[in-house]
Amino acid sequence: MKLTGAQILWESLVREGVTDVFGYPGGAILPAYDAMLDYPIRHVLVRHEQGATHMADGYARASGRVGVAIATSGPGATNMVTGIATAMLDSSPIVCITGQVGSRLIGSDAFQEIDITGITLPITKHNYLVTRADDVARAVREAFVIAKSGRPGPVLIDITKDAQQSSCEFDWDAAAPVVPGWRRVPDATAAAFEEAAALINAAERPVIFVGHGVMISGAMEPIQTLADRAHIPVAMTLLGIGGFPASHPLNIGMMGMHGEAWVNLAIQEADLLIACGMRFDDRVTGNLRTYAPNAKKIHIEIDPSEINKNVAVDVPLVGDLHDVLPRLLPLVAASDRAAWLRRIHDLKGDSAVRDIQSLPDEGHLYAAHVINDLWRATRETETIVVTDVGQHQMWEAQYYHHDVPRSLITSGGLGTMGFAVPAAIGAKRARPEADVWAVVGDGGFQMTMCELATAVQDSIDIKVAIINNGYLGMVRQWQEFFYERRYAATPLSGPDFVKLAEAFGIRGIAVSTRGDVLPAVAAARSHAGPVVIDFRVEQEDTVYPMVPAGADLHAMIRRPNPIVETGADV
Ligand SMILES: Cc1cc2nc3c(=O)[nH]c(=O)nc-3n(C[C@H](O)[C@H](O)[C@H](O)COP(=O)(O)OP(=O)(O)OC[C@H]3O[C@@H](n4cnc5c(N)ncnc54)[C@H](O)[C@@H]3O)c2cc1C
Ligand SMILES: Cc1ncc(C[n+]2csc(CCOP(=O)(O)OP(=O)(O)O)c2C)c(N)n1
Ligand SMILES: [Mg+2]
Repeated sequence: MKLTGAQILWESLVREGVTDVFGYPGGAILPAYDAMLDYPIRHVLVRHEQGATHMADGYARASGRVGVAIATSGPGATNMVTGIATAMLDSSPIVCITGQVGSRLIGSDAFQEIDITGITLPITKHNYLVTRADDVARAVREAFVIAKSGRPGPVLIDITKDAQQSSCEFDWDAAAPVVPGWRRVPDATAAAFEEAAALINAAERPVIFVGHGVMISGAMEPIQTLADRAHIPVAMTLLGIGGFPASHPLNIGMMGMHGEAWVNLAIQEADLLIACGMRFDDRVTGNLRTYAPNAKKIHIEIDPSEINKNVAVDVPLVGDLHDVLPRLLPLVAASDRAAWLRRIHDLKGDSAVRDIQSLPDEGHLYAAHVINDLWRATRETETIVVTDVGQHQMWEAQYYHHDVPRSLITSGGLGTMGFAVPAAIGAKRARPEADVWAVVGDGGFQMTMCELATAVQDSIDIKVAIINNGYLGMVRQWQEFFYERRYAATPLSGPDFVKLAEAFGIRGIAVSTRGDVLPAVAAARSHAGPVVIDFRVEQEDTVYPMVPAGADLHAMIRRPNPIVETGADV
């Protein structure tokens, strides 16, 4: 069968199971767009190519499937860079397709020519420059293998205009992927499993770490079996939230810079860390020299380059958690670890950061209240929360209690402002049956709010909760603590968000008192179509606790009195 390169592109994507793509056209990708109309593809027209990449990313994180974004050459391609880097840092499988100038023009500074494979080399797992129609199918097939295998990540395929236009024989089988560098990573030795089990069985104060890899691998069940059998408390990274139910009695909460104080203190007292699918980010460890000084470390991780990268470990178990845990479990003895669990309970009593019910109401609206009420209102239904980056992101992690995997989607590693609204659109496309909420700061919202028009044009029903504090709040907080409250370039104005929503043709609601939070959430949920709620919260509220960058994990800045501190907020 003779097809053009453009037709082969869509034929291959459809065979890979792709139904939705997010993109924006232009000259160098026009042949592909023209061919698209003949294939069963739902195309979402974005307003900025960064949005397309975040949508593909949100789609991937919500579903576990590969997300696809498409753009033209030059500025279309460079607009994708931030989204590709975001996916890279958080191990999210996306495939980005870009048009390129004709192959004979490459290197001539042709109109909208840019070396996008060069630019994205360090922020993709792999990328391709395809200059012949014959190479399109193989590139697509390999890109999908690479994006989702092992440690997932982004792959870019740059296709010249002539490769899209010329024809060749289409042979799917002959284009079988050849990925010589890739193999299933070797399983750890039997001796390593024995060693790990011996450490677990001997430990008096162990903590299990649940990271993003737990959800990527789908290893929630064996993790729970491990925790239940050996009564080991479980702490999560930001991206691990949802990997172990928040309501499980052994779940002690998030670790790290804005983690729970008792979790960080427990880590410093622990005699064993069992780290599962997490990479000891600096937001997690604080000062490495004083990190978990008494603890042996077991690291279960699919990417060998993560072993001993930041934290020296005693027993690495390299492999997919899904394969490793079932081999480890039979060697782990039952234990009640009552003394250690009591100790953590005491730490919680002494050192809990907050009782949001005790925050003085006095007409103030606190972001913590908003998030906690949002959780109360949505906890019984299948809900995905997609956050942006900043204070509201941390409050979400602290006050919205996630019981199921893939119910929190957030940019952790790159910390990309502007992520939430487009990623929420992608998540809704992937899981239309779920309610999808974007929780976003007034700063990040203004970075990609143009995508509200995308949601309207393609009838994508997302709800947007703007946590509007009139500041680039997280940066203001750093200025408050470390720059003597000199608020350089952090006070932030914005448009009237209700009127803005209405201008986009969607419903807008403003909320400035606690009593109005639940009714507004209920109104948004019962409204068919996108809604924006402008939550006008306290302007100079602060996220506690905070481990200053590079400080010891136990050296947290705590909430000053007079607010009563207990852990009860449910
Ligand atoms: C403002 C801000 C504040 C932050 N504060 C905190 C904080 O207080 N606490 C916190 O935890 N984070 C915080 N973060 C996020 C932090 O920067 C990191 O993104 C996060 O800690 C990374 O979590 P992770 O290691 O679980 O996930 P990832 O970075 O996604 O790493 C996942 C790991 O799992 C491995 N993996 C993937 N698949 C598998 C598999 N099948 N089997 C085994 N392993 C697998 C990968 O190779 C990788 O090493 C903050 C971010 C921002 C923007
Ligand atoms: C693209 C980008 N630029 C700058 C930053 C640095 N930064 C991190 S948090 C933050 C403030 C975010 O403000 P806002 O969106 O209003 O959220 P808030 O912290 O107030 O909840 C900034 C500027 C970033 N993370 N991403
Ligand atoms: Mg703000």
